[in-house]
Amino acid sequence: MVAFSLTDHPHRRLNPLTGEWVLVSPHRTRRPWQGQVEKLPPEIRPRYDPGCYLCPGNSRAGDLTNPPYEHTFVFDNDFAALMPQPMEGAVNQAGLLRAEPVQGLCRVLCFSPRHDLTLAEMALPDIRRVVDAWAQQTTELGALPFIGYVQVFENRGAMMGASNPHPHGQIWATEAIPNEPAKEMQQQAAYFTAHGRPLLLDYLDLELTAGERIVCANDHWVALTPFWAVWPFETILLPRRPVAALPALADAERDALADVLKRLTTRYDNLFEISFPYSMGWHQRPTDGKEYPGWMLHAHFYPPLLRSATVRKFMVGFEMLGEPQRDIPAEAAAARLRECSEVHYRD
Ligand code: H2U
Ligand code: ZN
Repeated sequence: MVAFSLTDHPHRRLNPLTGEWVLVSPHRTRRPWQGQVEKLPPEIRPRYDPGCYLCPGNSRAGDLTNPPYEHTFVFDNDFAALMPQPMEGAVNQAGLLRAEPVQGLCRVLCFSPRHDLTLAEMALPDIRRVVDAWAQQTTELGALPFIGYVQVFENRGAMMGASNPHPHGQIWATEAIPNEPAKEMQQQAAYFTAHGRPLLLDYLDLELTAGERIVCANDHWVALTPFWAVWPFETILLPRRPVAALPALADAERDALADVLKRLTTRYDNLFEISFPYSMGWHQRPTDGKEYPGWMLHAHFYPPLLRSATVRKFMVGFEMLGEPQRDIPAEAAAARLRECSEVHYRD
């Protein structure tokens, strides 16, 4: 019999936030790659692009024109996936062909008028404005009677399906709580009932003691690769106190959030010396007015890259049909990110 070790042998790790398992195969990192290699978008972009539908003063779909905005800019998505109008008519609420209408709103948030920047390269006061816009949108949309959940996110990079390199994110607000936060809601509620403390607060304590998965931190925030990470360089961003939603962040916590966002995204960019693609987003307490004891605000960063700027991870085969799998253990990924500088490679 071989003595089991988390660094050398195949094992499964449980994600307590979703209740789902991930297969970890640390011995597999040396396999050769003759598969798809990604094309990289050009690194140098103009400050202003006359053809960009997000730059100030430019036109968008439907004969709309962006104002000459100087900081952040929010607008209703011209191709929204959700609609605010209530709907009438028959729905199947039981049986095998269930459906229900859903009301909602989709917005686009431009982080900066500058076409050539990313969060990593923006100045701290400007990142703070993005934080304030996220909080403000959550308050505004969450107050609507038909909105039960506000999902704030950013798709960055063509590899993640972003349609435009201009720094921007999206906000989708829905009546129903979507699948991912719904799983987290149940897990956090069950943990709080059993232990009387938020799951993520106890988890953060464990991680601060262990240290090996921490990437960077400040007085109010900790960025780490979670023990159960699925994506190669996945991170979770946690507040040090159990705040439930973005609007509840105090002034100092918002400044500190801008700081940790810049540092984390700079480390990401420096890892392979490219503008690092990812999907990131916030999971915050639903806005339907119910009690959610134990819910703790956090952000997930899910970057697709695996071993270089051009080799990405594919979630296919066993991962689609069985469960997610990763090669490089979370601890090794955290160490790689810790080694990266917090001075951006383009500075
Ligand atoms: P992504 O890059 O993450 O796809 O976000 C850009 C969004 O901008 C996308 O959802 C919207 C698209 O629907 N959009 C407009 O609202 N107006 C336009 O003129 C072009 C794109
Ligand atoms: Zn632009």
